Amino acid sequence: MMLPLILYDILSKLPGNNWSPNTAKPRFALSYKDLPFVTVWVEYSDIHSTMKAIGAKPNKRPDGSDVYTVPVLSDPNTGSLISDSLEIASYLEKTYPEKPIFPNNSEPLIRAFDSAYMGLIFPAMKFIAIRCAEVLSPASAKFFIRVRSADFPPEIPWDELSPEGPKRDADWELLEKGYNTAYKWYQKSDGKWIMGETFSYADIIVACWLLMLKRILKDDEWARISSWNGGKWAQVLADVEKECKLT
Ligand SMILES: N[C@@H](CCC(=O)N[C@@H](CS)C(=O)NCC(=O)O)C(=O)O
Repeated sequence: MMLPLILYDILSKLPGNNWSPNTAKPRFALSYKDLPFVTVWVEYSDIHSTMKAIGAKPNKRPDGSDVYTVPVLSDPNTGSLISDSLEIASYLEKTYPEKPIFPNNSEPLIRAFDSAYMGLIFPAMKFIAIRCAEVLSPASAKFFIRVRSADFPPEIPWDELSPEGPKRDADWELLEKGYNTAYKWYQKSDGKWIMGETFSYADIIVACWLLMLKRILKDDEWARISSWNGGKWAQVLADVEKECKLT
């Protein structure tokens, strides 16, 4: 009998916890593939010590130094312990090929898509990071603010990253610009998914960032995103959640 896989995800103050796009990706993939799994919820400030203690492989920071991150997936059926959302997707596809998430040998292209889509959202990350910190416990928020501040050099005080006013407006414009580009990508598809009628991990990637925005933003802010491109983004999220049996 198959044993449940174990997914390490991040705690939050939100009902049901989940908010992180990177940990949502394996959750969607596991559910799409009908694989049994349980979630271990970790405080953001404890990711380093907990992942190190279980023997997970660290990821690399842009400067080459080690950083322990989640998601991490443990598979008691094979004894595998995998770090990084893309590596987890790759592992799941190789180990459990039924219900493919990289159909038609699309893994190389979807790996490139992962970076390209992230590149559309990253310019607006200052505003997004502020909202992420707000859903964490006080200790984790403090840790998150310290580590994430280093992502936005030169170091700007957290309160000045994206205060309401011209800076916040500029971040909104960048986010909308990013989604306008993603909309153009979808317009080249002749089906509801990125690969036409074929569902893939690319759709999971798009949905998981949208899920994060829906979870961390204020209601009126998510409503604003939902109004873009004829309601495309709330629809994509709902479609992918349904396809992955997460609604
Ligand atoms: N490329 C990695 C990124 C994972 C990542 O950055 N995870 C964040 C949470 S969303 C983390 O664990 N950060 C720990 C830290 O910054 O100390 C993936 O896709 O899994």
